[in-house]
Amino acid sequence: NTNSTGHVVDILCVGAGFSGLYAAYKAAEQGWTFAGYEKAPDVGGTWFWNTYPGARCDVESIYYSYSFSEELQQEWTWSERFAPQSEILRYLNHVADRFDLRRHFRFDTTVVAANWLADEQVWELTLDSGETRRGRYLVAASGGLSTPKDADVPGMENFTGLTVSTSRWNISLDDLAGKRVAVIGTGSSGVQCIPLIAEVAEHLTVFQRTPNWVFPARNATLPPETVAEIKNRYPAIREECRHSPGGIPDRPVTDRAFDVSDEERQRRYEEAYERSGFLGVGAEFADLLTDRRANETAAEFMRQKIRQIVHDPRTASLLEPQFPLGARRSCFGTGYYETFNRPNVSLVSLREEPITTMTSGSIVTEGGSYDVDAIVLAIGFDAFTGPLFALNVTTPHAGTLRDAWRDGVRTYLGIMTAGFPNFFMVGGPQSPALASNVAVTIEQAVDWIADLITYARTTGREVVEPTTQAQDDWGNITETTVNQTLYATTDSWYRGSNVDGKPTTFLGYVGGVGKYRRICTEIAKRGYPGVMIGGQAVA
Ligand code: NA7
Repeated sequence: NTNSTGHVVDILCVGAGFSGLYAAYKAAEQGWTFAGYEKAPDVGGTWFWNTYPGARCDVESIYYSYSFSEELQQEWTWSERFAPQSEILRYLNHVADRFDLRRHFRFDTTVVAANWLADEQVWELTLDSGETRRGRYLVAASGGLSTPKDADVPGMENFTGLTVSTSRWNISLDDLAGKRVAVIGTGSSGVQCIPLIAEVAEHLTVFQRTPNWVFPARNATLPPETVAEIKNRYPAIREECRHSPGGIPDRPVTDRAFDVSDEERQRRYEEAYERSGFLGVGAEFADLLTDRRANETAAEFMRQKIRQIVHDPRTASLLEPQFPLGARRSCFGTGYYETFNRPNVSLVSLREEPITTMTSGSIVTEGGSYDVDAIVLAIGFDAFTGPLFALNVTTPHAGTLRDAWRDGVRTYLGIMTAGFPNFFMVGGPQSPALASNVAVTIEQAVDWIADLITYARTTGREVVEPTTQAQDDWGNITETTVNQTLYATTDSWYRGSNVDGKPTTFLGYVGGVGKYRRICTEIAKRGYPGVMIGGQAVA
């Protein structure tokens, strides 16, 4: 795009991943001018960067995809239950080509600042080239898990071997062949790459801080009959997703863990374990995420599985999580626990022996020293706020977003924030993005934003900003909702507690995708209470 300095486009957008591509599509559909900027050389967002071995989505591919075009969902065929990174990236490239969206973006371009010019009522972006670009509305489609966490492991600077991070993977698995490899981190990324690295490494040492619940992914190729059946019913399936709790077709349960006998409970867990997915063991009874005693029955079932799979009792016990099942992001693995039975794999618990430093060729803990040739960092992200703060979003009235959120995130619906007019987040903090199929929330947010802009413009105005009251109310709703669940009891990136100094506010709305949609739709219907609509529309 070639908008010159001074020219004002309708929509400025940061990011060309799932969110940015749909925002570009929507803008084109509305006849709005759109200028998107993307740090990476191409589309894909998280699926562009996270190319580590084993990377795949753990929401089923048939749901983790766009629903806005019936033609698209008919012509695209997913090959596996859980698509690998490469296939999702191919899909996003297909979408970009199919709807001619690439031309709306400038790639290899980082937005370094975003300033609201109050007199002109426009956003001005500063690009890393030093150029500026102006637009009426600014859409942060910059992702929730896109800013890698700093390598906060002591002594990293001393290590002279190969270092690679899962979120910026730039080597091939072969580069680790025959090497002594360390993986630090056992979240979803670590869990996915560990079994594959174990197959090629001479020795793999896994450095684990908090063991996570790892369910068998049960990935499989999608048989043509299944694909055909889904395509037949796709519109209905999508509708089900939109109104579901998790953005995937629901499997409602009403009975509680202690409503049934011990044997019956065990039988149900076994079935759920075979089914796996987000509606597996952790969703088998209605009270598993709200009642600790109920949760403990599911947790103990899973600990038993771990003990059955892992031969060495000490390793098994180190792998057993102690926090409530489902209270942090669950992981889905393929042969994860089995990997610890390999003779070339060992586990170090950083709870027992924290890392104190590194040398040029070893990781030193309080318990010993481990010689390694390569370190794989799978330490996660500065979730949600990291990518937003990196934009240096600033208004004369509110200052920077970082300042405005010094004591924690504050949003209206996870989409807007007081003091920042005409600024929108897609899949933002305090939206359902965190604990659901984010593809559903992305489409919903973009549609809602487009409706709001259209509404404001039809009333002859252009500037929209939430009231602090509406924002406080939404903050209370997200907090009250999460406090009814066991999510509130456990530290994780969900709460910002994985990053030193980050305020711990819960970063999502966990009342369900369907309920959230109803709330947003109702607000739109009522003419956007909670949003101040002002300023004169520009012809
Ligand atoms: P996660 O889930 O944040 O996992 C990061 C892992 O790295 C986790 O086990 C952390 O332990 C560990 N970690 C982080 N910092 C350190 C340091 N300094 N030393 C040792 N270990 C550390 O990130 P992922 O990339 O795996 O997954 C992110 C999301 O992507 C995932 O939830 C899905 O939604 C997709 P901790 O738990 O903090 O003790």
